[in-house]
Amino acid sequence: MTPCIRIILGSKNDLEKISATTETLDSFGVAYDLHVSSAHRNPDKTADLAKKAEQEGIKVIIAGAGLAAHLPGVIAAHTTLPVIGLPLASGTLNGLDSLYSIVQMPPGVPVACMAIGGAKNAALFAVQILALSDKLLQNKFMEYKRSLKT
Ligand code: RP5
Repeated sequence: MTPCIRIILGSKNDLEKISATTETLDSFGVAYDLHVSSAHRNPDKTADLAKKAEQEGIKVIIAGAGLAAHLPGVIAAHTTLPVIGLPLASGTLNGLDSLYSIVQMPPGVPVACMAIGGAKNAALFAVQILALSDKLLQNKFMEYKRSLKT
């Protein structure tokens, strides 16, 4: 299955923090690829992953990072695809730094910012975007929403 979601993380140390993202995408049967590429330590690779995403069939990019998390914004600068930013808790400020870095994007370059550690919602939001043009996925998502009712 060709991946339609691209997940990019700022560090391999972020991997364990996004297990809910991959598990949720798996549960919806949505294919993704996953890359580690820091906006600061490997800016060329990061830009490349963003620039080539659309021609590679990617529809949505999820970017997760901690500390001064510029990754989602830098990716959004290099693509017209929707970018979901996921602030990850780490370091002295425990994710508040990442939240502020991701959420305050300048006009013209939006990033959909999730909660700190909102790994599951990042996947669900991506699924909702894909479901706009995928009836089967829309039905699965509606079923998921029904399952939330208590
Ligand atoms: C960010 O800096 C990464 O996303 C990670 O959350 C944080 C620390 O990176 P490491 O020093 O653990 O590689 O770019």
